[in-house]
Amino acid sequence: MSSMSKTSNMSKTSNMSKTSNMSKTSNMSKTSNMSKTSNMSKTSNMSKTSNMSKTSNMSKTSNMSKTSSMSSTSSTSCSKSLCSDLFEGETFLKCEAGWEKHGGNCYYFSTSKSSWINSRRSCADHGSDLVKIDSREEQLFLQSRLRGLMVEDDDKFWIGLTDSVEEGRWFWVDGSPLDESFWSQNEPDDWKGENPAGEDCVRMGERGGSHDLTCWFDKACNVSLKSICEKPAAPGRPCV
Ligand SMILES: [Ca+2]
Ligand SMILES: [Ca+2]
Ligand SMILES: [Ca+2]
Repeated sequence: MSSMSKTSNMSKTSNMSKTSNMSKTSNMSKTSNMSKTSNMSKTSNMSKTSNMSKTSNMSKTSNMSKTSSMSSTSSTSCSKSLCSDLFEGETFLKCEAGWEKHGGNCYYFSTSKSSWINSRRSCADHGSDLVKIDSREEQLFLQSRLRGLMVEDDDKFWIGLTDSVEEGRWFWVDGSPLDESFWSQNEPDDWKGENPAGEDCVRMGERGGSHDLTCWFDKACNVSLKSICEKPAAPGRPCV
């Protein structure tokens, strides 16, 4: 707890916010010293700079509450250092536990298997929908994530794309038509060997990777598969 004593004494030094040392906060915020000092959490911006050790009279441990007033004087430093993983532009965006943030959206990779429509309902239960792939960048993100989640070649994931209204006309779950696509070779083929209704829903994933990110397959909608939900990340409060 030596760092505690160091930092607490720092709180007594008046011009903390002016010291350039304050800007070195990012590494320090992850140090174990931080986790030991739960009461310091409000003043965590104070507790990390190694250069604080230059301050004399470090031996005394003092009242932590004295540091709290310091935190308010340097809240900007606090936000950027402690919440940098949440910092996006000028807004703080958060995902719930179990969801993964990427590009301002939250993704849930469901490992329980169900039909396309029931997978979609499960997403809706969590305020989301099956994923809509808006860009090559999003496709790249998803494909690379799935490679680590697929336990076998056929272990693919439902996405929010269907031609169930009119054969061959593909729409996303938000009603927008398909623009850029990443069909695997010879897909979609509306194969009727598995279900006479053909294949009107889309699954994705290629365990071993795929050429140019092409790993979409149309599939009979009643088949039970894993799925990917997506929703916008929610604005959060910085550094609380
Ligand atoms: Ca999307
Ligand atoms: Ca079809
Ligand atoms: Ca197919």
